[in-house]
Amino acid sequence: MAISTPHFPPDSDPSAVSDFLREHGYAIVDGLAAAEQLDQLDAEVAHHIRASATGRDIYDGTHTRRTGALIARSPTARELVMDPLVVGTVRNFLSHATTVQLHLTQIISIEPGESQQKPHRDQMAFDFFPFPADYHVQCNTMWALSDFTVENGATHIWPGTSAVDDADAERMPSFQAEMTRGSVLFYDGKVVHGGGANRSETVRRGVNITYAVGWVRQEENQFLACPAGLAATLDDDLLKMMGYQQGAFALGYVGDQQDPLAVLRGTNEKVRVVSEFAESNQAFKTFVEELPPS
Ligand SMILES: O=C(O)CCC(=O)C(=O)O
Ligand SMILES: [Fe+2]
Repeated sequence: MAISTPHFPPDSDPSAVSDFLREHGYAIVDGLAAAEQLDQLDAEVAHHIRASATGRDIYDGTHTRRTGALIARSPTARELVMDPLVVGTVRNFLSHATTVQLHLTQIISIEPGESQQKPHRDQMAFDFFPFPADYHVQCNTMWALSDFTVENGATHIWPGTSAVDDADAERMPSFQAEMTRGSVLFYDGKVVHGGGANRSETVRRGVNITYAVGWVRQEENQFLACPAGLAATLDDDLLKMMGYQQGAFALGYVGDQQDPLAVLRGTNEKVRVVSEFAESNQAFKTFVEELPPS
């Protein structure tokens, strides 16, 4: 069954994209990255892609190459990670959490002959923990580095499956997220989806950049994927997104409660005190308001 897929223009309001994502489990923004930016990215990662092995199993894809550590390997990927429309949408979508963070960076190259990936929900990475239906733990993007077509393996999405159980989801229709190079697909951590079969002669290439609430373990270890010496040259906003920040309440400090970014910069200040840090989370705020004055 065909499903109409409203595509958002690149100057969209992040809250509009986030609202659609919340309702349907996905959204597509067309033409967000410029062709020259993607040419640059291609040039930065080409030798890393060639050096990446194909997948370990049928789920990873035996004709699929996954190439990570994009913060370290590609200055242009850093721009995609911090794209204002993407970050705005992610912050809006995950605004129930005190902070958001980068979860993984990975170029997914589906080569000719690959079969369809098993449909899944990405939040299963968290040990299959049954998060409440209304608690979104992650917000994902897939930038089209090649065109995404039905023939070359555009991502399959089962719209509206974020809040339904697997048995019901199996009976719901899917579509393939066709989009042009430079467009970006958003999908949540609960929606059923999977990579497509590649029946074409060319590689389907996407840049999968995902984000999560600040209190979970990141899928890709950002502290080792990007060596500290290189991390020290990056700007604060990107570093905070990578996890060089207080994740929530007491998460992520170093040594004597020092802030991770301050430790990287060598200033060694302490993490922010609870009362300064509670604004974005109502339960956290209430807890602070109930503390006796110091
Ligand atoms: O490559 C794709 O289109 C989707 C891949 C995916 O969903 C995954 O590996 O988790
Ligand atoms: Fe997935």
